[in-house]
Amino acid sequence: MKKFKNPILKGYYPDPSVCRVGEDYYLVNSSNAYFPGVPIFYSRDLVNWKQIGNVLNRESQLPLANAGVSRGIFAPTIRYHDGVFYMITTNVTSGGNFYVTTTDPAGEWSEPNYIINAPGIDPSLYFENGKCYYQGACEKVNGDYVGDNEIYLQELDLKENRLVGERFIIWHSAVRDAVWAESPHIFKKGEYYYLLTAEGGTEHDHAVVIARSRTLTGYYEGNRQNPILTHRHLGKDYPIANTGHGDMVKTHDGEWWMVVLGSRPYGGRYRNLGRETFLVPVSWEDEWPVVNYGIGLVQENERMPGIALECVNSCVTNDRKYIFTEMDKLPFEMMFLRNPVFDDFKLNKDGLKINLSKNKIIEHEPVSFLCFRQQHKSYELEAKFNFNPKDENEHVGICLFQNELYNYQFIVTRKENYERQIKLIKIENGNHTILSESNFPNDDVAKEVYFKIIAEEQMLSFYYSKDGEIYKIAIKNVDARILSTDVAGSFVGTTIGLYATSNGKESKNEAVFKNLLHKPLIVEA
Ligand code: 6LW
Repeated sequence: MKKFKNPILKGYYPDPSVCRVGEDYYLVNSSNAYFPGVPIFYSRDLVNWKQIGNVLNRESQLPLANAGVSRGIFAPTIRYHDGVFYMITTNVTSGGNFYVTTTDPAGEWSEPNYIINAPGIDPSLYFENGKCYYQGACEKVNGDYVGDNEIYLQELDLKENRLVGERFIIWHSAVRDAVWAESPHIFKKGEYYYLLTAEGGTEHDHAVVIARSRTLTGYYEGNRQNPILTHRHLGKDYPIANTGHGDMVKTHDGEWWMVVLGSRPYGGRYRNLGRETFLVPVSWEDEWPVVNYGIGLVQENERMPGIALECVNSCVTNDRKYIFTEMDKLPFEMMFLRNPVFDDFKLNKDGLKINLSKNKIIEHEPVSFLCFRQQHKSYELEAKFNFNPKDENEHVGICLFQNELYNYQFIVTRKENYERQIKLIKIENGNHTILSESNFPNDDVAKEVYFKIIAEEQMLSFYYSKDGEIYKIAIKNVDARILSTDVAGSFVGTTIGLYATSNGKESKNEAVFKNLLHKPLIVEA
């Protein structure tokens, strides 16, 4: 039997939501303080996904000033009704719950419609009889413990952008005293309204549970087989962890599938890749969903959907070849941290020119940082760039970034007797340590610098070269575990990016990146 490989979206693609329009499938993820936000993917078979844009690609839709990397955009929901696509989410940094609409999901989306009286996070929408119903998750007023959440339902007036009528508290949790009931999604099947939610928190205890009711406003009866999906009982060394936060879709050939987040720890219990998107089959028994009948788990190698096309997972990005001298616009998967100063980034025939920002990546300010998500446990990265540092404050190079307190900065700077010096700086819990310093030959500062980083699971090695042929070792076997959410905390995953800073001093200097090449290494088991 042909199989596909999970995750269907590798790397930091958390909180997936999916919808179907005819034979077309659309999927969105949360994106926290990265800009543009809410990546949107298109598929014809739930397995092969292609990014067709980012829903929030204007600052007016996505204000992220002063946001720490894990703030900003939390879980989104995508729904289609009456010719219009809706994406609803929460900007926990600015404005709260809002939705945007479009008739072309690959095109521009509307300005944000903030919902003024919707508490909590994880909004979802359900349409019926010409009305729109909002579902949300919020902490109970006077709850008994931290994470004592409730799920509520209320009509959403799409003209006034406010919740109207009675607010129904429709769910607490399946397991008694469970924390963080969230990620509600209502759908109708047969004579029942089904309420799919997550609980246990988005870490190891994460789970998917379901309830049903004959009326939209409840009473919602919990499924006695809850949780319908969790990996929390498998032990902390199981290779797919913290499965939860799911959304379900019925395919155009009648099968049911669930997209759900999960993580792949490696090198021990370390999740550098963050929370990724997985796909798992769902069948029905006694009018209750059964996830992966007889197996009950998310699997790395999973049977194909009946609608799957032959080229399985071909759209899962592996190699990345950014030849900036040949590009006229940045690819959808590249992201800035918070709202960027767009004038500091210019693509032309010379390459990608980046002005040095005086702001540092350890702060919550606009920074000169342009990245993509780490998607593989082991990879090789090469970068070629021009940079002639004026003083030791000016740093340009590659940053491996989990959050502001945990990252590696492999950079070129200036040292008194040398035009250029290469440093590897570790930021661990906000503390700076210079792990290596290499004097770069003086001969011609106009010449490019070549960087190479090799990640073999939790071991990073850093190299540099004058010609891209002969590389010198800057440092080998550096511990990557500080880039895991287990060490660093946070809701995101490691990103790999170009970084240019003058560390607090004004600078008129710039760097020009010629290319950035990335490929997964087969070290991955
Ligand atoms: C999201 C919540 C969660 O809103 O993490 O996975 C939050 N669970 O449902 C942020 O990603």
